[in-house]
Amino acid sequence: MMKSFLNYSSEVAKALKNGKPVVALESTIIAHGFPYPDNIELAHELEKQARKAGVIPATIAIIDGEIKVGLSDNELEFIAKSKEVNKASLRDLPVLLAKELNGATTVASTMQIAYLAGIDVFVTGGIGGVHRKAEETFDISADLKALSQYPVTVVCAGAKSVLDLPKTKEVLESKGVPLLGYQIKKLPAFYIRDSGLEVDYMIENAKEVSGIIEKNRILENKSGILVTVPIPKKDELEEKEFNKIINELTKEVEEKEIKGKNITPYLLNRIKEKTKGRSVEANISLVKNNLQAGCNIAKELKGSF
Ligand code: PSU
Ligand code: MN
Repeated sequence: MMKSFLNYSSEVAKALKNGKPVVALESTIIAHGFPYPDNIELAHELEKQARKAGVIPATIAIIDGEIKVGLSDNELEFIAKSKEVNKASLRDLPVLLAKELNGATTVASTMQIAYLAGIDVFVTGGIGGVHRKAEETFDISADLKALSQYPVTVVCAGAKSVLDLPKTKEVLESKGVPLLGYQIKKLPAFYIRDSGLEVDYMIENAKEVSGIIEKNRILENKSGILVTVPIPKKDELEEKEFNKIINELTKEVEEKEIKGKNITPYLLNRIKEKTKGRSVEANISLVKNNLQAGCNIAKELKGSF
């Protein structure tokens, strides 16, 4: 059953074999989403939180051309620290494997690997989507493509308003991806609880999500499911201030001609500077909050409550 070209940690292999709940975690968030040592601390905290909730964490990355499903402490440290770790989305995976290079997996490639590994639930911070001005730049994250073709449930805090959220919603609809709000009707916008847009459906609890996942499977849908969870109120950024920052940065990215896969890491870093670090705290808070929901969904799916 278990694919031999995937390198499972013994903890993850055992959990999958025994039908225990597992959640996938991405590594771009570690390598490029947070500065060192915040990133390694967060990576450890997330793994600890999952285990405490009775769920085995499977952090996914590419090391020396091998697909790792579950990382050792040394491997986590390497991803967090090394400058030789490429941001690896769908188009990068075959090349990194063949060239035996290192890669931090994005939402898209983590979904692909989670699917291959038989992991149904994947927790992250925010997904990529349709960028502002995409009608000129064509910049649409491969995360949306992955959501359309791997039946994995992604738990996130929505997408940042650096993206064009109405267009992102339209693409999700075209690709047949259910957009669910976890105990909320409004689509969260990462640092902000309410983007002003609505989700397709509000769901009350993990049990309801697990029911939807089962129906998605019965229907033989190839697409994933997007569960959005709002950031806890106490850690939300101030909306007006944040919108001002986004507008400034949208111009800045254009002027400096930051393009392609560098845009997201560039923006994250500039937002951190402009919010004097508060965005990092908010980001940590929302990921942990997403993980709580993701663990509950994974447990419901395995009937292990
Ligand atoms: N959004 C965040 N933090 C992140 C990312 C997105 O708030 O770290 C990362 C995720 O790994 C996501 C990727 O999959 O950026 C999207 O990049 P791109 O737009 O280049 O596909
Ligand atoms: Mn892009």
